[in-house]
Amino acid sequence: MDNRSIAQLLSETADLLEISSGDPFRIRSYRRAAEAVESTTVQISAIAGDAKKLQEIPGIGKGMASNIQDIEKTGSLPLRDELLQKYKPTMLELLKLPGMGPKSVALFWEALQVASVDELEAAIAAGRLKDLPRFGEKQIEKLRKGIEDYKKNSGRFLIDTGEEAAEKLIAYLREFPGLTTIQPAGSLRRGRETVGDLDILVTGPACAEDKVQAAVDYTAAYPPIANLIAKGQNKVSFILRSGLQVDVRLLPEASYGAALQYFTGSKMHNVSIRQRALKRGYTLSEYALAKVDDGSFVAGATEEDIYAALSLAWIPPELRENNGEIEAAEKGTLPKLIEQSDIRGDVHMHTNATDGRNTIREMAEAALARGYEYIAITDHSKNLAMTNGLDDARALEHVRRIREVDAEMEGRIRVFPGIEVDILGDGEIDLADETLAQMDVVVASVHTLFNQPREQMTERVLRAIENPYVRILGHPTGRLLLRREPFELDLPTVMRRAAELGVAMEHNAYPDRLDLSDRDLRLAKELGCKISVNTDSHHTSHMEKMRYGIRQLRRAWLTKEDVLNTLPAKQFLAALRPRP
Ligand code: DGT
Ligand code: CA
Ligand code: CA
Ligand code: ZN
Repeated sequence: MDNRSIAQLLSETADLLEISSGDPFRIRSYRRAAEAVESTTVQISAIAGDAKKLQEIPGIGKGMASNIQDIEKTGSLPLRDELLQKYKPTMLELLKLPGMGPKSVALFWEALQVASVDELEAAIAAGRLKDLPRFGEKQIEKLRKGIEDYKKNSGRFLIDTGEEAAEKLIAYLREFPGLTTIQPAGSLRRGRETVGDLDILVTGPACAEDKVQAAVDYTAAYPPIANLIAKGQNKVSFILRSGLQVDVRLLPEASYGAALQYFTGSKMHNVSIRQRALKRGYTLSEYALAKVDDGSFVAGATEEDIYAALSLAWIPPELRENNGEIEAAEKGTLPKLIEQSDIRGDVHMHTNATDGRNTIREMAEAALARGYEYIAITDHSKNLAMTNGLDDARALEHVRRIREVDAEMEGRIRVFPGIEVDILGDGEIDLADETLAQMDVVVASVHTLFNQPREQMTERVLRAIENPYVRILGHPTGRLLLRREPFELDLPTVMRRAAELGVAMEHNAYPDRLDLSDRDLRLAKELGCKISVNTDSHHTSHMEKMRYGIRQLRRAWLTKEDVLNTLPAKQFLAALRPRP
């Protein structure tokens, strides 16, 4: 089992204990262990046999080590199973609603026998919450809205969850001889910010019609399958433990390109492509591009063949949303999309001075190992007290240390002093201008008071970027994918002003943000904004999240030239908003 799954079991146990008003000390020890497992770089399953080694991980004591061993052995935890007998598994789902904690879950259960999202929705509709202490009109409305948002999002997964699941399955399928090409299609291949299910396409000699049965059987025996839904002639569908559904299709080599084109989608792109085919006297299906009159084969082995037969350049999957890509492919004006390898630096990241896990030096070494030419260290400022945010004095001291590390790196990589300052409720910045003047990179972000009305929030952000030291607007809409909607903001107005001032808009590449969205990024480019793509890493391992951001930039039709941190260090600094 991977670390994340183990951490999830531990934290669910803590939730259930809390619902049952368990011993706070015990609850905390499960939470701490979950965090420890989540954040350690040690692969737990590799050392699970050795209780001593497990206990070397800070946050894991003797009892927890034995719990982890139970998890590895049985896939679950006796205490969790016991609590789930007493309560209901759907209660864990209730906890995913915004503002919902174990105390409320316990209250709903005791007072109303409500144990699931559906039951809660019904109870609200029937007016049954009104009699509860602590629940006023406003709170009930908030819950109702939360349920609505949850239902809209439920059944979707973050892109990194989808990609990690796909990578593991692909590694498993590679073990089977004669499967030469294994590739995700669908929304994951298009790089959408969330995925509904995985569509994995497989081909190779082992997929020939008379042989494919063995490969189908092997696919259906994938150990992490929680529920096998269907096993057909060349298709296997199943649900993983995470709840993610996967459709695997095993296809003969001659029609692989047609299937890849079809199952990559999007639906609207496919509709337009099929119409184009019909106009030319062809039909396009998941099996082939064929002539309408006699059904003879035109193309199907590769996507390139199919697009070429329709007089189109091959279209990168990220663009296949029926947003003008077919016209551009026809005219030969498709953009040369930005690539991961174009990125030369990452300029939004945190260290253990605030809520990050690593030192400045460790972040620099990790960035160097990735081949970057520069980073900026941008820890939090004092308004975010819970992160141990820096006040002016500490921020200046931190700059001094960043410069020291920059010198220690002897030019192998540049480490720029920076900060992520808070935009206060009225648009003020929470540190002094003289402090900001010492920084190369000042990212300003909204981290509090998300519920301001649109006009107030717009004024607030506009005022913040008028501060002459602010150079990048961090995660501009504050959304958390599948968890929190963007705050109300007149984004075009903010972007227009940012373009005038030279303030760059961030695309925050962390997979639960991906903020600005692909659509807003395209608008940012149209309005002439500078754009910077940053991971907001809180750990050296987070730097690899850059790739999810790149996918979104590509979906926004952006090229290398549109993105500041594709520039070499000196030019990057020069391209930022000039110092006052
Ligand atoms: P998702 O799973 O909701 O994140 O989004 P997709 O795009 O992966 O959608 P999915 O899994 O339902 O189907 C995968 C692809 O298969 C889809 O992008 C296009 C193709 N496809 C599925 N159903 C249809 C259909 O009825 N018509 C057409 N033209 N294509 C379809
Ligand atoms: Ca899909
Ligand atoms: Ca599907
Ligand atoms: Zn932030």
